Amino acid sequence: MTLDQPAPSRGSTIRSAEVLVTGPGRNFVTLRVTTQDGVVGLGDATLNGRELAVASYLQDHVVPMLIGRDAHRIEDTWQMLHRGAYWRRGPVTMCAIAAVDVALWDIKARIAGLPLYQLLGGASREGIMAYGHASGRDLPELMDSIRAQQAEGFRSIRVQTSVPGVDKIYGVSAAPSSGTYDYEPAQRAPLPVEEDWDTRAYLRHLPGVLEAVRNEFGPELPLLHDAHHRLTPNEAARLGRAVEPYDLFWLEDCTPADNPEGLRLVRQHTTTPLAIGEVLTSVWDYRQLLSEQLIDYVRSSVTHAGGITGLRRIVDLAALHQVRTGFHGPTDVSPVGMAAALHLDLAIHNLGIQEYMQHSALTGEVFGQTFRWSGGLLHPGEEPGLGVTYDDDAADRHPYSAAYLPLNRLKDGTIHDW
Ligand code: KDG
Ligand code: MG
Repeated sequence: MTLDQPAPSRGSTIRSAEVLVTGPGRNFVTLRVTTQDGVVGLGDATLNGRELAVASYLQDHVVPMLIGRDAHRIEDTWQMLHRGAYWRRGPVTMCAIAAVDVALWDIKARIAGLPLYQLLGGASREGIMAYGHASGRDLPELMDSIRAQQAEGFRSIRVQTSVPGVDKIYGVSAAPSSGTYDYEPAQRAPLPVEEDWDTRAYLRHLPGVLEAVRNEFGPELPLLHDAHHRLTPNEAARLGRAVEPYDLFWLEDCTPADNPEGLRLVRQHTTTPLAIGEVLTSVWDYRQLLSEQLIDYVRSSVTHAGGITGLRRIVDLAALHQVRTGFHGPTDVSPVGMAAALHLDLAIHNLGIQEYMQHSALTGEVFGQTFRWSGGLLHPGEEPGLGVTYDDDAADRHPYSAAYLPLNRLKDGTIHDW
């Protein structure tokens, strides 16, 4: 028996795939796929501090496989890149797959003449609740920073604070009271800078800060906090319990997710909602976390978890366990990755919240974007496809220069999770 093969649609055949590396304020890697008919799709392939590894993976190993394929065959292309490499998962591979996947979704939606969210099932809501970022080296600075975020329109706010005795800490902006949260952890230098850490000092300090913020802003304001992978399960359990009176929307990365069983211990001791997963890249990484209901929010991004196709698998497994989403959205997720997240956010049912760290004006010179921000809600806009453009001339004005996330050391010099 032979199967009738549908005639290949020549216009949607992939003519070129270009890997674009630029550094407007910070480094980005973008894949631009063009069909025979000249329809262009963009995908984000930015892996903070390891950008060139993904650029090479794409350029040397993936681009040759794309030329001549039908751009419409998104699932088949995803499976080919996932199964066909033999070496599965991992951030470099999944970022590369994500860039291809998102570029193909962009092309499909542009050919259909529809914003991408329409192809993902249409809008499930009017707009997407997003959280902003506040930080302070002391309480007055933190309160000002929260007010500045509220003035920007944010209705939910992540709070990060300096800790007495710790010199440099994740998430605290150098000049937070200036209004904009301009914290960028990746420093432009040939080698990573070093920061320091003291868990006991952090555990002593944080609950009082959250109490002061709650007292100042009242019970309504959703507050979030990122512990950034630094605690053992027992320390995380202690922190979760200590901050229960301040009603966090979530406590993020309270302990590294490498050891999912550790979350059982945290759950036994606290009902503070837990968000995990910005470094997880595949639905397989979430199996135990979700099936045992060890977390409340999945934090992966389109960019790091295999694109719309990969992340949707995580979202759907999460939905089975009443877990909601809070996609990772720092500035190292490019405007392309951010737009892809917003289209998915608008369409899925189990949206929780979207992280939104606004990109700099320099980044905006390269990436034109159409997403809207009003009343504390984001919307991806109504342009066909993702609604993002790439300006080659502007990109050339801002070349890549090496930047690395910091290293973390304890007082005695031991390397700790950053
Ligand atoms: O590249 C790493 C950053 O994106 C990460 O440190 C930011 O933890 C982060 C967050 O929650 O945005
Ligand atoms: Mg985080």
